Amino acid sequence: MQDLIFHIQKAVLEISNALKFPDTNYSQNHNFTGDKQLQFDVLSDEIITKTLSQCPSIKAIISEEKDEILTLNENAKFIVAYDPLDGSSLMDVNFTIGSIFAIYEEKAQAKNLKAAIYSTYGSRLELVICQDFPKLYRLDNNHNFIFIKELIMSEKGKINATGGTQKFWDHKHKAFIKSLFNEGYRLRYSGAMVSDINQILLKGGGIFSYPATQDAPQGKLRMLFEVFPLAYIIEKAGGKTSDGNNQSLLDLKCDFIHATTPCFFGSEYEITKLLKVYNE
Ligand code: AHM
Ligand code: MG
Repeated sequence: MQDLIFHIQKAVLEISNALKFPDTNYSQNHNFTGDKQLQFDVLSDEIITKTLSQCPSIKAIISEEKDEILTLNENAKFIVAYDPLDGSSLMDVNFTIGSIFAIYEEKAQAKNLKAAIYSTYGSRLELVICQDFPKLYRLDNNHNFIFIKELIMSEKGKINATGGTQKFWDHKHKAFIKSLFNEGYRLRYSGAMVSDINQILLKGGGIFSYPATQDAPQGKLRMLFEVFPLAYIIEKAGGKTSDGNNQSLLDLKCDFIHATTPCFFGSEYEITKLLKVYNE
């Protein structure tokens, strides 16, 4: 596992350096989910593929930007699923975006998660690495990732980050969001899930939601490389997750590699409140 984490660190460092002088144009292609790919989505995917291909403990990789699983070492045990550049549609406005990695043993299912990692490419390069507990690392000027602190969620936060087209929210989600604002929650939503969840985790609480909507009844966010790894990190930090139906996101089964799900990540208080409003 340490060797695998080392290769992920190498890949995010290369992406972070490339982001200093990026090509912000679109390519001519779309990925499996129908998003138009930026040249930089493709480059980030190539950097990660090249770097992880040098790691003998990885059996296969699954990328948001590839249609199929890519087998690397048939007899190895880890499968790495990743979103090479989450929030890439915000590259043009220079917002913080990141890469997300899920490390599964033998099968790409939430119950087989062994670790989850994400990077944030902001004014600093930071990495959250979670095996037993999420730990924050920051790149220093000698190009080493320095441990900063363990991340722990408090029981209740103040931040409300919710996605999806509002006119397509159903009445339950509208009621839930309204009740949070009535309680004094503040809106914080950038449009890069990795950054929005990072904010909730570092501030110690709050809720991020991407609900089922009329135009996207299964939500938008992808289980294997976005939802499961970030749910793993939030739950290991003492937070809670749900798909809106009482389930921890980590109880869900994934039927195909690009499957999506409605998803909610937060502190204990907000997820308990969500389930109350959603089940009324
Ligand atoms: P991406 O991986 O192509 O960047 O798409 C995922 C992103 C998430 O980071 C974010 O939460 C969501 O899409 C934003 O979608 P919306 O603009 O519908 O709120
Ligand atoms: Mg993404």
